[in-house]
Amino acid sequence: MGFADLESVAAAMVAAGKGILAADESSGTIKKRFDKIGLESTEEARRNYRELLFTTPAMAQSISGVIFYDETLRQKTSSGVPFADYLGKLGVVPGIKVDMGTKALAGFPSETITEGLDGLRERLMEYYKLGARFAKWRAVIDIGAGIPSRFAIVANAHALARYAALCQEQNIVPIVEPEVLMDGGHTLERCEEVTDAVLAEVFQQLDGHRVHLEGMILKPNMVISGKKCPQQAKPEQVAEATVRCLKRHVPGAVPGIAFLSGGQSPADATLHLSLMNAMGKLPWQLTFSYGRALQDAALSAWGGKPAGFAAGQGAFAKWARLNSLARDGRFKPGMESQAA
Ligand code: 5MM
Repeated sequence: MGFADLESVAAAMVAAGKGILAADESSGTIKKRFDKIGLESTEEARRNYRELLFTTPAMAQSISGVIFYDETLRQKTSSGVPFADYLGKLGVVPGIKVDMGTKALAGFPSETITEGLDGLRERLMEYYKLGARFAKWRAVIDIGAGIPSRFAIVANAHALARYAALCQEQNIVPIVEPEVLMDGGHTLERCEEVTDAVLAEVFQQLDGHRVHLEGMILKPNMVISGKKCPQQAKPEQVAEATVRCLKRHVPGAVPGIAFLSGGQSPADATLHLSLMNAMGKLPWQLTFSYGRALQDAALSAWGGKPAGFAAGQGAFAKWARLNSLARDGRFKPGMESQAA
């Protein structure tokens, strides 16, 4: 097996004007999202919601790939077509979250390690048969008093690289997601310092594990002020710091970088991406792999009710389209209130 398939799938995932829908909320996370609209999280409610997203008219014009959770990859549309086949026919690449979540890192209070390497090779083989052509693994780095430790950064980067190498062995494109959380009271400068250290270690580990950079996608956080920081950096500062940090660490061989939204408002996440893409020629495609920033409005408009189905699809289509504009720097503040 060569690298041609990996490279062509990775290129399709970051195609011009498009980005990735992260719909891989685990059962615990989707329950939290449904709690907000007062909806019980049953298997059928989850299937119904994912059908709303995936069957949104014209979604394939802005969405290149969808990240599924295990349960969703095994589910079907109401007319009986497996979701992965349905999307594949539209030219949307199906992907799968393969990490098993974060656990406390023993000996390092308040820090976590992402688990899921045991049996991963076999799970990837099955996911490939079910139609997945890319995978995702999320490592979480928190910023706080005395953290992150160097050890937590190295342990998480090592696991990310082991995962990425296994994916490529099974002809699956790895999305490598080291997320530096924006939950704290830290400044943009502190976020940049930590993101610098994390990306430096991640690419060192990827190199050590012989990961083929042309056949992977990076899914990082943006360099941004912590949510509780009294001095919130301006959108232009976020865009500049993020690109500066990525240029230091991400080799041009990586075809694309697809950001997580991380708790930013949909408008902020879209504007930041647009400003970065307006900065001129960059070595990689810069796109989105948003969960909340693409779905929050859709969830509220739907409200878990059949009568809200079309409104939910409209809200998802709107944010997908606005982010498609951000792919080449054409999203401007306020556009969201004019867009249908
Ligand atoms: C960071 O979360 C990822 C991107 O979503 P946002 O744009 O909302 O930040 C997302 O893919 C996340 O990894 C999945 O929703 C799975 O999360 P859980 O917590 O269910 O493992």
